Amino acid sequence: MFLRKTGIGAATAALLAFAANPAAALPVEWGTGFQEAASPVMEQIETFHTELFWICVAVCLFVLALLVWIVIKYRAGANAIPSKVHHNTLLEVAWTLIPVIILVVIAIPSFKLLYLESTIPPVDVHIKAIGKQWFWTYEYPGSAAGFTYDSLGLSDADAAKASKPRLLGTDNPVYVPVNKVVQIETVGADVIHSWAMPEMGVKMDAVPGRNNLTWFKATKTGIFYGQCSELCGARHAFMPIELHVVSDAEYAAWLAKSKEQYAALETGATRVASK
Ligand SMILES: [Cu+2]
Repeated sequence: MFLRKTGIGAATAALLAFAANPAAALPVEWGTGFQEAASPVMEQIETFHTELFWICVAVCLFVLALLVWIVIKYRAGANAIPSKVHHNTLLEVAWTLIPVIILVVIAIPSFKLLYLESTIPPVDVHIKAIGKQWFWTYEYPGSAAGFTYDSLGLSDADAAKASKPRLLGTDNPVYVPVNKVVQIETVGADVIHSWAMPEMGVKMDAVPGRNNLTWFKATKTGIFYGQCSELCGARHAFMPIELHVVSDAEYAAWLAKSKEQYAALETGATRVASK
């Protein structure tokens, strides 16, 4: 999608950049499945999704077969005098029990997954994501970090220049170390936003006056993209999330650099979105 808009030159540059970094995870044209899972939770979501899909297929095929059979066998032409039979205890027990069993079969992995998502393991990195109209502010608290900065979506021209995907690249990405439990605390500064990162299986509303917690553990390094996923006003589509998953050493270097770079932005300092 974005390639078409950025022109041939930029598209080639972007393609080359992504080819050089095969770990960059992006939506693809005509893609119908999930983006590749990069966290244990997302792997479980995909597995559960596939299980549900085949259960749905089986139920649909069974109902279709019954319908076809009834339409043919009990059509008016073959049944001049319609049957008046009603009530069949065995049938009624079966069509109550079988759906109950199917629901229980679905409920067990569903609750397991909910439990996995909502139980945050011991946290390695805590990041606060504050949704604002229309950008994200990130806070890295703690003695090792202790800074805050704004992350704005790039204009089409800036994205092309930086070889970043249109409407997904940001000026200041989020950095996290690989194979570490990252806790994201979301809050809204004005209206409800939502911090969503498909490859990590994370989507958490950022609600004013309420601090929500979610987590992910990235299993591979690379660049991942997400978007605000709660309709938050006119520029809702222009507050993307760019996540860089890096090695421990690269993360430590980024922390040290950012501590100096963002020192001036300590409190209350915000930049105006430019287009
Ligand atoms: Cu938003």
